Amino acid sequence: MPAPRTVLLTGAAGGLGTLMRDLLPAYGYDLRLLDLRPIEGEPDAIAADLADRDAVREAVRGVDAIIHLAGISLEAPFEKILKANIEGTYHLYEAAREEGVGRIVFASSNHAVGYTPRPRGDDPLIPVGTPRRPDTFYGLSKCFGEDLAQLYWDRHGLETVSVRIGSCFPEPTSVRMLSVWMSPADGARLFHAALTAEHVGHTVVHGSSANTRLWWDLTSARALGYEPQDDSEPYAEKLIAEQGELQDGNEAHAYLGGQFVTDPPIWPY
Ligand code: NAI
Ligand code: 15L
Repeated sequence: MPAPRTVLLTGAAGGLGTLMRDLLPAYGYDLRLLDLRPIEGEPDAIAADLADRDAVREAVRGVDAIIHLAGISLEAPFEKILKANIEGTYHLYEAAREEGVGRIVFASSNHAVGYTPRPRGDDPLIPVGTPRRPDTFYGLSKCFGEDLAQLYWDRHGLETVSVRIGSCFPEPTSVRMLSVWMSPADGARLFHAALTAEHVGHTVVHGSSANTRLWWDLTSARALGYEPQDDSEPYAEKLIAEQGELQDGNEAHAYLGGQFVTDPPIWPY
């Protein structure tokens, strides 16, 4: 497909949205911004709730593609997750179908498969086809999003790349993150690859940098043309000195989802 130009960025006020607002224009994208919250310095940003079907439809009208980041990004009561992440994502897909948008890049999460044991020693990397094992209602909503994407590809020909993001922050802040960190610059590289690769249908990829301590397989991401440039290893010595190595007997260290399996951070609702 030709490189999309106008891209709707939902969740543009959030942490990842803010990083991508800085990085994606250099790839030639004209970003249309949407969030519940106003965005400082962005008077043209659309302030809308994904619950508002008419507003969502208007927001997608005329765009070439969508990067869908909006939603609750941590654990929350099921009713809140249902509204923002499940119904909200459904509204976005319906709007995209109705308006003929060809492709969505969906911010899925490692927490869709958070109960997958982390590889140790010579264990193979976690494949992208690993069975779903959500660690929270939040992770469950990401499973829904991936399945919705599959349905809209099979039934309507709307393409999606579901990116199971590890941890995308300016720097890794925990020993676990050394294995799943995606630098913001690599995040932009991966989103660009997901927007421009040909014939993706519905493709699920892992979203991380080329970390020395990588836990999962990046083959499907690389097949889109993604070439990660960063590695968390320069942060390892300091983080391990502060926090120690991951412990075998610690349940929060046993799984891909880390702390989410025991004591998930709660969205401040
Ligand atoms: P964030 O919580 O900082 O940003 C989410 C944004 O979505 C917020 O600005 C919020 O106002 C907006 N939002 C929430 N509900 C909405 C609704 N009903 N309608 C419109 N906007 C709404 O989260 P962050 O870190 O920026 O993550 C972005 C996306 O990437 C989320 O979907 C998250 O689940 C996913 N993700 C992020 C990871 C990371 O490391 N940052 C890792 C894995 C997945
Ligand atoms: C996520 O899915 C969250 O949205 C993000 O805030 C981080 O907690 C990340 O996963 C992670 O696993 O580090």
